[in-house]
Amino acid sequence: MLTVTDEVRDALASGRPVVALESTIISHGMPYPQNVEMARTVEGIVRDGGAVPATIAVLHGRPTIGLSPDDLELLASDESVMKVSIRDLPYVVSRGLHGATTVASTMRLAALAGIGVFVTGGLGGVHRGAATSYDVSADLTELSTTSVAVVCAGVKSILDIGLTLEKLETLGVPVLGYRTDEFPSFFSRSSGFPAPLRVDSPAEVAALMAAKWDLGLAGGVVVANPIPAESEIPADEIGGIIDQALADMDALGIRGKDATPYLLGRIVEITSGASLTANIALVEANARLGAAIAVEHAAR
Ligand code: PSU
Ligand code: MN
Repeated sequence: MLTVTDEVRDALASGRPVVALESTIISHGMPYPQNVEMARTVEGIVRDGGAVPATIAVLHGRPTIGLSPDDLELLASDESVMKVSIRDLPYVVSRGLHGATTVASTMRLAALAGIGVFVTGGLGGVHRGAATSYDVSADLTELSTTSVAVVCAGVKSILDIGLTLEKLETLGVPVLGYRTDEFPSFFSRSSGFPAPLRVDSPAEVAALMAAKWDLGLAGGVVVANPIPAESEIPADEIGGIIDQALADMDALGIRGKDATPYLLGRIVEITSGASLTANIALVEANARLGAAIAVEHAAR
Protein backbone atom coordinates (compact mmCIF):
# COMPACT_ATOMS: atom_id res chain seq x y z
CA MET A 1 0.00 0.00 0.00
CA LEU A 2 3.04 2.30 0.05
CA THR A 3 4.20 4.50 -2.81
CA VAL A 4 7.99 4.70 -2.61
CA THR A 5 9.99 6.81 -5.08
CA ASP A 6 12.55 4.99 -7.22
CA GLU A 7 15.36 6.97 -5.62
CA VAL A 8 14.38 5.91 -2.09
CA ARG A 9 13.67 2.33 -3.12
CA ASP A 10 17.08 2.01 -4.86
CA ALA A 11 18.91 3.53 -1.90
CA LEU A 12 17.24 1.15 0.56
CA ALA A 13 17.78 -1.88 -1.69
CA SER A 14 21.49 -1.16 -1.94
CA GLY A 15 21.92 -0.29 1.75
CA ARG A 16 22.64 3.41 1.20
CA PRO A 17 21.67 5.98 3.87
CA VAL A 18 18.09 7.32 3.87
CA VAL A 19 16.54 9.91 6.22
CA ALA A 20 12.77 10.11 6.75
CA LEU A 21 11.22 13.58 7.23
CA GLU A 22 7.75 14.37 8.55
CA SER A 23 5.02 16.49 7.00
CA THR A 24 2.89 17.78 9.90
CA ILE A 25 5.75 20.17 10.59
CA ILE A 26 5.14 21.51 7.03
CA SER A 27 1.33 21.61 6.94
CA HIS A 28 0.51 22.37 10.57
CA GLY A 29 3.77 23.45 12.18
CA MET A 30 4.84 26.52 10.18
CA PRO A 31 3.20 29.21 8.04
CA TYR A 32 3.37 29.40 4.23
CA PRO A 33 5.73 30.00 2.45
CA GLN A 34 8.46 29.50 5.07
CA ASN A 35 7.19 25.92 5.52
CA VAL A 36 7.83 24.87 1.93
CA GLU A 37 11.18 26.68 1.86
CA MET A 38 12.16 24.82 5.04
CA ALA A 39 11.06 21.49 3.54
CA ARG A 40 13.19 22.04 0.42
CA THR A 41 16.21 23.29 2.35
CA VAL A 42 16.11 20.34 4.74
CA GLU A 43 16.00 17.85 1.88
CA GLY A 44 19.08 19.61 0.44
CA ILE A 45 20.91 19.40 3.77
CA VAL A 46 20.23 15.67 3.96
CA ARG A 47 21.60 15.23 0.43
CA ASP A 48 24.69 17.31 1.24
CA GLY A 49 25.19 15.00 4.23
CA GLY A 50 25.36 11.98 1.92
CA ALA A 51 21.86 10.55 2.49
CA VAL A 52 18.65 10.37 0.46
CA PRO A 53 15.76 12.41 1.93
CA ALA A 54 12.36 10.72 2.15
CA THR A 55 9.66 13.16 3.18
CA ILE A 56 6.54 11.19 4.13
CA ALA A 57 2.84 12.06 3.78
CA VAL A 58 -0.46 10.59 2.60
CA LEU A 59 -1.40 11.86 -0.88
CA HIS A 60 -4.77 10.94 -2.43
CA GLY A 61 -5.00 8.24 0.22
CA ARG A 62 -1.61 6.72 -0.63
CA PRO A 63 1.07 6.65 2.06
CA THR A 64 3.96 8.16 0.09
CA ILE A 65 7.66 7.85 0.88
CA GLY A 66 9.62 10.52 -0.97
CA LEU A 67 7.86 13.62 -2.30
CA SER A 68 8.20 15.79 -5.41
CA PRO A 69 8.52 19.61 -5.27
CA ASP A 70 4.84 19.83 -6.27
CA ASP A 71 3.87 17.48 -3.43
CA LEU A 72 5.75 19.68 -0.96
CA GLU A 73 3.98 22.78 -2.31
CA LEU A 74 0.59 21.09 -1.93
CA LEU A 75 1.28 20.02 1.65
CA ALA A 76 2.51 23.51 2.51
CA SER A 77 -0.43 25.41 1.05
CA ASP A 78 -3.57 23.23 0.72
CA GLU A 79 -6.03 23.83 3.55
CA SER A 80 -7.64 20.40 3.08
CA VAL A 81 -4.55 18.51 4.24
CA MET A 82 -5.45 16.72 7.49
CA LYS A 83 -3.13 16.32 10.46
CA VAL A 84 -2.73 12.54 10.56
CA SER A 85 -1.55 10.64 13.60
CA ILE A 86 -1.75 6.85 13.90
CA ARG A 87 -5.47 6.73 14.60
CA ASP A 88 -6.22 8.89 11.53
CA LEU A 89 -4.23 6.83 8.99
CA PRO A 90 -7.08 4.43 8.08
CA TYR A 91 -9.47 7.35 7.62
CA VAL A 92 -7.37 9.31 5.09
CA VAL A 93 -6.32 6.11 3.29
CA SER A 94 -9.85 4.74 2.94
CA ARG A 95 -11.23 8.09 1.76
CA GLY A 96 -8.40 8.98 -0.61
CA LEU A 97 -7.55 12.18 1.29
CA HIS A 98 -4.33 14.14 1.74
CA GLY A 99 -2.72 13.86 5.16
CA ALA A 100 0.33 15.36 6.81
CA THR A 101 1.92 12.78 9.08
CA THR A 102 2.97 13.43 12.68
CA VAL A 103 6.03 11.97 14.35
CA ALA A 104 4.00 8.87 15.27
CA SER A 105 2.58 8.13 11.82
CA THR A 106 5.79 9.15 9.99
CA MET A 107 7.74 6.72 12.20
CA ARG A 108 5.33 3.93 11.39
CA LEU A 109 5.41 4.54 7.63
CA ALA A 110 9.21 4.93 7.70
CA ALA A 111 9.52 1.58 9.47
CA LEU A 112 7.18 -0.08 6.95
CA ALA A 113 9.43 1.24 4.16
CA GLY A 114 12.59 0.03 5.94
CA ILE A 115 13.99 3.44 6.97
CA GLY A 116 15.74 3.57 10.36
CA VAL A 117 16.48 7.28 10.84
CA PHE A 118 13.95 10.12 10.99
CA VAL A 119 14.50 13.86 11.44
CA THR A 120 11.96 16.28 12.88
CA GLY A 121 11.79 19.44 15.00
CA GLY A 122 10.10 18.54 18.26
CA LEU A 123 8.34 15.47 19.61
CA GLY A 124 4.84 15.41 20.98
CA GLY A 125 4.57 14.39 24.62
CA VAL A 126 2.61 14.66 27.83
CA HIS A 127 0.71 17.95 27.81
CA ARG A 128 0.63 20.23 30.83
CA GLY A 129 -2.54 19.41 32.76
CA ALA A 130 -2.61 15.85 31.37
CA ALA A 131 -3.75 14.60 34.78
CA THR A 132 -7.19 15.94 33.90
CA SER A 133 -7.11 16.28 30.08
CA TYR A 134 -5.49 12.86 29.45
CA ASP A 135 -3.66 14.52 26.54
CA VAL A 136 -0.58 12.40 25.86
CA SER A 137 0.71 12.36 22.28
CA ALA A 138 0.61 9.09 20.34
CA ASP A 139 4.23 9.93 19.47
CA LEU A 140 5.21 8.39 22.82
CA THR A 141 3.38 5.10 22.40
CA GLU A 142 4.73 4.83 18.86
CA LEU A 143 8.27 5.27 20.17
CA SER A 144 7.66 2.28 22.44
CA THR A 145 6.99 -0.09 19.53
CA THR A 146 8.42 1.20 16.26
CA SER A 147 12.14 0.76 15.65
CA VAL A 148 13.22 4.12 14.23
CA ALA A 149 15.68 6.67 15.64
CA VAL A 150 14.10 10.13 15.91
CA VAL A 151 16.38 13.17 15.79
CA CYS A 152 14.69 16.17 17.43
CA ALA A 153 15.52 19.27 19.48
CA GLY A 154 13.85 17.88 22.59
CA VAL A 155 10.30 18.91 23.44
CA LYS A 156 8.74 22.34 23.77
CA SER A 157 7.71 23.50 27.20
CA ILE A 158 4.13 23.74 25.87
CA LEU A 159 4.39 20.18 27.22
CA ASP A 160 5.20 18.94 30.71
CA ILE A 161 8.83 18.03 30.03
CA GLY A 162 9.33 16.14 33.30
CA LEU A 163 6.29 13.92 32.75
CA THR A 164 7.25 13.37 29.11
CA LEU A 165 10.68 12.08 30.18
CA GLU A 166 9.06 9.85 32.84
CA LYS A 167 6.68 8.39 30.28
CA LEU A 168 9.54 7.70 27.84
CA GLU A 169 11.39 5.88 30.64
CA THR A 170 8.31 3.76 31.39
CA LEU A 171 7.98 2.93 27.69
CA GLY A 172 11.60 1.78 27.49
CA VAL A 173 12.73 4.48 25.06
CA PRO A 174 16.39 5.54 25.25
CA VAL A 175 16.63 9.35 25.31
CA LEU A 176 20.08 10.54 24.24
CA GLY A 177 21.37 14.06 24.80
CA TYR A 178 23.58 14.77 21.80
CA ARG A 179 26.78 16.39 23.10
CA THR A 180 24.83 17.65 26.12
CA ASP A 181 24.13 16.59 29.70
CA GLU A 182 20.86 18.53 29.74
CA PHE A 183 17.70 17.64 27.86
CA PRO A 184 16.99 20.50 25.42
CA SER A 185 13.62 22.26 25.19
CA PHE A 186 13.33 23.04 21.47
CA PHE A 187 13.82 26.85 21.37
CA SER A 188 16.28 26.65 24.29
CA ARG A 189 19.35 24.53 24.90
CA SER A 190 18.33 24.02 28.52
CA SER A 191 15.19 22.67 30.18
CA GLY A 192 16.18 22.17 33.82
CA PHE A 193 16.02 18.39 33.28
CA PRO A 194 19.10 16.21 32.82
CA ALA A 195 19.43 14.23 29.60
CA PRO A 196 18.87 10.61 30.68
CA LEU A 197 21.86 9.42 28.57
CA ARG A 198 24.58 11.20 26.64
CA VAL A 199 26.28 10.49 23.30
CA ASP A 200 28.92 12.53 21.50
CA SER A 201 29.06 11.25 17.91
CA PRO A 202 26.84 9.89 15.12
CA ALA A 203 28.75 6.59 15.34
CA GLU A 204 27.77 6.25 19.01
CA VAL A 205 24.12 6.76 18.09
CA ALA A 206 24.32 4.13 15.33
CA ALA A 207 26.01 1.70 17.73
CA LEU A 208 23.26 2.18 20.30
CA MET A 209 20.55 1.65 17.67
CA ALA A 210 22.22 -1.59 16.59
CA ALA A 211 22.62 -2.75 20.20
CA LYS A 212 18.99 -2.04 21.01
CA TRP A 213 17.58 -3.84 18.00
CA ASP A 214 20.09 -6.71 18.14
CA LEU A 215 18.89 -7.33 21.69
CA GLY A 216 15.39 -7.72 20.30
CA LEU A 217 14.24 -4.53 22.01
CA ALA A 218 11.77 -3.15 19.49
CA GLY A 219 11.01 0.55 19.64
CA GLY A 220 12.50 3.93 18.93
CA VAL A 221 15.46 5.94 20.11
CA VAL A 222 15.21 9.68 20.81
CA VAL A 223 18.26 11.74 19.84
CA ALA A 224 17.86 15.15 21.47
CA ASN A 225 20.04 17.68 19.64
CA PRO A 226 20.08 21.14 21.24
CA ILE A 227 19.31 24.13 18.99
CA PRO A 228 22.55 25.84 17.83
CA ALA A 229 23.62 28.41 20.44
CA GLU A 230 23.44 31.34 17.99
CA SER A 231 19.78 30.55 17.21
CA GLU A 232 18.44 29.80 20.69
CA ILE A 233 15.75 31.76 22.50
CA PRO A 234 16.72 31.63 26.19
CA ALA A 235 14.32 29.68 28.43
CA ASP A 236 13.46 32.72 30.59
CA GLU A 237 12.49 34.69 27.47
CA ILE A 238 10.31 32.00 25.84
CA GLY A 239 8.75 30.82 29.13
CA GLY A 240 6.34 33.74 29.51
CA ILE A 241 5.43 33.59 25.82
CA ILE A 242 4.50 29.91 26.10
CA ASP A 243 2.41 30.64 29.21
CA GLN A 244 0.59 33.35 27.24
CA ALA A 245 -0.06 31.00 24.31
CA LEU A 246 -1.40 28.31 26.69
CA ALA A 247 -3.71 30.84 28.37
CA ASP A 248 -5.00 32.00 24.97
CA MET A 249 -5.64 28.39 23.97
CA ASP A 250 -7.60 27.69 27.14
CA ALA A 251 -9.66 30.86 26.65
CA LEU A 252 -10.58 29.67 23.13
CA GLY A 253 -11.38 26.14 24.36
CA ILE A 254 -8.95 24.55 21.90
CA ARG A 255 -7.84 21.00 22.75
CA GLY A 256 -7.03 17.58 21.36
CA LYS A 257 -5.25 17.38 18.00
CA ASP A 258 -5.65 21.14 17.43
CA ALA A 259 -3.68 22.02 20.56
CA THR A 260 -0.14 21.64 19.20
CA PRO A 261 -0.77 23.44 15.85
CA TYR A 262 -2.55 26.30 17.65
CA LEU A 263 0.27 26.76 20.15
CA LEU A 264 2.97 26.69 17.45
CA GLY A 265 1.13 29.34 15.42
CA ARG A 266 0.36 31.52 18.42
CA ILE A 267 4.00 31.51 19.56
CA VAL A 268 5.06 32.66 16.06
CA GLU A 269 2.52 35.52 16.33
CA ILE A 270 3.56 36.61 19.82
CA THR A 271 7.27 36.57 18.92
CA SER A 272 6.63 38.35 15.57
CA GLY A 273 8.29 35.48 13.76
CA ALA A 274 11.39 35.10 15.94
CA SER A 275 10.27 31.64 17.07
CA LEU A 276 9.87 30.59 13.43
CA THR A 277 13.47 31.57 12.66
CA ALA A 278 14.61 29.49 15.63
CA ASN A 279 12.36 26.58 14.62
CA ILE A 280 13.82 26.50 11.10
CA ALA A 281 17.40 26.70 12.42
CA LEU A 282 16.89 23.73 14.74
CA VAL A 283 15.29 21.56 12.05
CA GLU A 284 18.24 22.31 9.77
CA ALA A 285 20.70 21.35 12.51
CA ASN A 286 18.74 18.13 13.09
CA ALA A 287 18.89 17.33 9.37
CA ARG A 288 22.71 17.64 9.42
CA LEU A 289 22.93 15.31 12.41
CA GLY A 290 20.31 12.89 11.05
CA ALA A 291 22.19 12.51 7.77
CA ALA A 292 25.41 11.76 9.66
CA ILE A 293 23.62 9.14 11.80
CA ALA A 294 22.05 7.56 8.69
CA VAL A 295 25.51 7.32 7.07
CA GLU A 296 26.87 5.52 10.17
CA HIS A 297 23.78 3.32 10.42
CA ALA A 298 24.08 2.29 6.76
CA ALA A 299 27.80 1.56 7.20
CA ARG A 300 27.05 -1.11 9.85
N1 PSU B 1 6.15 19.77 18.21
C1 PSU B 1 6.75 20.77 17.54
N2 PSU B 1 6.45 20.97 16.22
C2 PSU B 1 5.55 20.16 15.56
C3 PSU B 1 4.95 19.10 16.29
C4 PSU B 1 5.28 18.95 17.59
O1 PSU B 1 7.54 21.48 18.11
O2 PSU B 1 5.30 20.38 14.38
C5 PSU B 1 3.99 18.19 15.58
C6 PSU B 1 4.68 16.86 15.25
O3 PSU B 1 4.17 16.39 14.03
C7 PSU B 1 4.20 15.96 16.37
C8 PSU B 1 2.79 16.47 16.56
O4 PSU B 1 4.23 14.60 16.07
O5 PSU B 1 2.93 17.88 16.44
C9 PSU B 1 2.23 16.08 17.90
O6 PSU B 1 0.88 16.37 17.90
P1 PSU B 1 -0.04 15.78 19.09
O7 PSU B 1 0.43 16.50 20.30
O8 PSU B 1 -1.44 16.14 18.66
O9 PSU B 1 0.21 14.31 19.11
MN1 MN C 1 -2.94 15.11 21.95
